[in-house]
Amino acid sequence: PNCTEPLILIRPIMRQSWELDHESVVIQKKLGEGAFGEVCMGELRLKGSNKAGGKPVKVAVKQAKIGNMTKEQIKEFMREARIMRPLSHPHVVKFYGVAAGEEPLYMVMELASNGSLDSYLKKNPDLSLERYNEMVLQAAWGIEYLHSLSIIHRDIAARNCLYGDRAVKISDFGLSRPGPIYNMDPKKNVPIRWLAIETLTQFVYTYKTDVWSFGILAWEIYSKGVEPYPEFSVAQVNQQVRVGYRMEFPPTVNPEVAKTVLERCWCEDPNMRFTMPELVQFLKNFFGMRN
Ligand code: ACK
Repeated sequence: PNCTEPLILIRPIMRQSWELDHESVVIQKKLGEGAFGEVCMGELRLKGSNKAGGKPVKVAVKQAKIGNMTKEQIKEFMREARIMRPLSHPHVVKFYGVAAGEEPLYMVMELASNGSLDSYLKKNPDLSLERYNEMVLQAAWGIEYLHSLSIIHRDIAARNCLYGDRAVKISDFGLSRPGPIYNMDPKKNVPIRWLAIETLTQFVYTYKTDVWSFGILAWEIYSKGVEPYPEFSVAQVNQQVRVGYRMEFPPTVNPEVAKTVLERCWCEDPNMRFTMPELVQFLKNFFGMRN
């Protein structure tokens, strides 16, 4: 080596690990329509992954055409990516990164083999009670993890969960916010059937409003994907929940589980509700599952 040459260190500008190139993502088949564009199945080929003996990873890719989006929607897309970046849990959908160098933007995440939980429940109405119990506990684990990172999900519902290989994954973080309290814009469209009483009356979101929605999710799971309060219109739900109406669980559900959701997820006073760790503890003891 010629030591008289000046030493020039050319250091590439460090890219964040979640910044992906479009070339590293191969789009394969359409899975459905997302909020901002198609959601497709695909493969993620990371540079150097061959050397490391790694294979391409099967992924789901949410696409978004900036040209078709409002400023607020672009913000929501990027906010969802930012919230998902640090998440790593068996019951929360894994985030691989965003490719933002070209249109459409890609948000790359873990592929859940069975798609959304609500469609899986509707398509498979003959699951055993143990399977439903397992799903309920898995969802509780995922939400408990989010709360441990001070994230309020704000849109817990079966349509926003995915089902992988016998594993529920909490997904759709578009409405998620750092906790502990978030005030809703009363003009926005909101999923009334999943909302806690204080969200209906005071437009407020807390960890305890996620706990209420978790109770609704548990009801959806045990009811095989039926929409909550099937006998009511949205306006009726809004009115009936305020005056104390609560749903009944199907008779197959263990009465103690139904009672716990009723009294510890759907009680009017949020302070009387369980926290997610308390719910996980109860369900784990009850179903006799470890982990
Ligand atoms: O019920 P599905 O088949 O599951 O239809 C919807 C569609 O894309 C639009 O959201 C599916 N989908 C979304 N994200 C994923 C994912 N990470 N893995 C598998 N399917 C997904 C969803």
